[in-house]
Amino acid sequence: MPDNKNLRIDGQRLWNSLMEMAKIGATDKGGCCRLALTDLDRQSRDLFVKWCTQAGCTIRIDKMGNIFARRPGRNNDLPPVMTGSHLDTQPTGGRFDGVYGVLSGLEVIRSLNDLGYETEYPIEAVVWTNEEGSRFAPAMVASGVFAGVYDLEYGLTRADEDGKTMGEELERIGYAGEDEVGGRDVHAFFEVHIEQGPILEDEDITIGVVTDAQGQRWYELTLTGVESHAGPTPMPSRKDALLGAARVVELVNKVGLDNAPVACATVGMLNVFPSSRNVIPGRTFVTIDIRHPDDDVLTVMDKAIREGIAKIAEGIGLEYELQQIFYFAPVAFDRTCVDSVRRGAMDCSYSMREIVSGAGHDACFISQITPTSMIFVPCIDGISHNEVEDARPEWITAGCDVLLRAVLDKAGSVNP
Ligand code: HGY
Ligand code: MN
Ligand code: MN
Repeated sequence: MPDNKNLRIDGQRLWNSLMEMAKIGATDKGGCCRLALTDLDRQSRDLFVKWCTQAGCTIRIDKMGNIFARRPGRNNDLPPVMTGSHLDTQPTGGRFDGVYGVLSGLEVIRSLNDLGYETEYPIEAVVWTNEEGSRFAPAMVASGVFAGVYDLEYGLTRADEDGKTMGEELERIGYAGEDEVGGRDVHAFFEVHIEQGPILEDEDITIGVVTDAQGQRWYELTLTGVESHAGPTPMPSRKDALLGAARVVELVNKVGLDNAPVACATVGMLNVFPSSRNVIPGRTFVTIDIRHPDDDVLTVMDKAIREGIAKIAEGIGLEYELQQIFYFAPVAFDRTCVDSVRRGAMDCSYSMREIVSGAGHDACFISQITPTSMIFVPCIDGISHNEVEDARPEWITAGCDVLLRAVLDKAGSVNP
């Protein structure tokens, strides 16, 4: 780690880049909607590639559309130190989720250029495709393919609600790269991100030294009853799929509360068919998202969900199909990388505390193939996945200052 106490990034330049990027997909409420592989995602990618090229990087794109902007090191036979995140957003996304980590990687490269630093290892700023899992489920697909969690075929065939696949959309927007996905050495990976929760701001702490990330399971549930007339159909004989979905929403919430204080359980999507006001719904589609930092508890929650749904379906006389579409076990990040982040925060004299990530991130999958850790900064009122998502410029600067030092800690600087 360099001992130069003044080793800092240009916070104003980073903030300006974030605000410039936020214009792409800007929403009326001040957020961003750039769903994966839409034309807006393409525009954000093009802007990132332009800025990285201006910063002297070479650009490589792999078959999942992951973008790697490379700054050479003194020894380019060595595997790169990577840092990055995602540019795709939620439908009601904000200006910082993901994009902050992507543009911080660029800012680290820009700052190293300004400082005239040469590193031993090459550095790559990375954009991972489709982290959110909103348009194409599940989440973190492309970092998952890079880490070998999924095969390429699985990744390219994920389809949106209209049946368009990731492979087709990558071709359409011109980001179906030639490089194989993964299968190459990476020296270390760091991801800086807003916390997306209230802890750091509540405790007035600037840097979250992320030690772990909670595990997740995602499910898709289809409940099938019988459409029938809302008038003449007697209540006891109904097979009402929406009633079933309503009870599943209650069940999921109860499973979360029963495993308090850290368990999370959410129904995010509920589609009703035929969705006509005087037809008893014959079919409903429900998504379920459960999370916990302890894999055993996640298993207990899984069992409670499965048993509860079976009971609800039987009680109403519904058929159902429940499919788990996403799972990763709780992640313990690499302790040497966690220490690099801790030292970086200490050298910059930022307040810090250890923290477990409630959200999933590409770092969760990349940690399976290389030493990895994350840096959190607070966000206003802990709100994210919401157009009002916001952060203070000094927090944004602080997280990237620490990232610069953590990256240098692993990339080695050959400057005196
Ligand atoms: O769902 C998550 O935790 C992340 O935002 N993809
Ligand atoms: Mn994110
Ligand atoms: Mn997100």
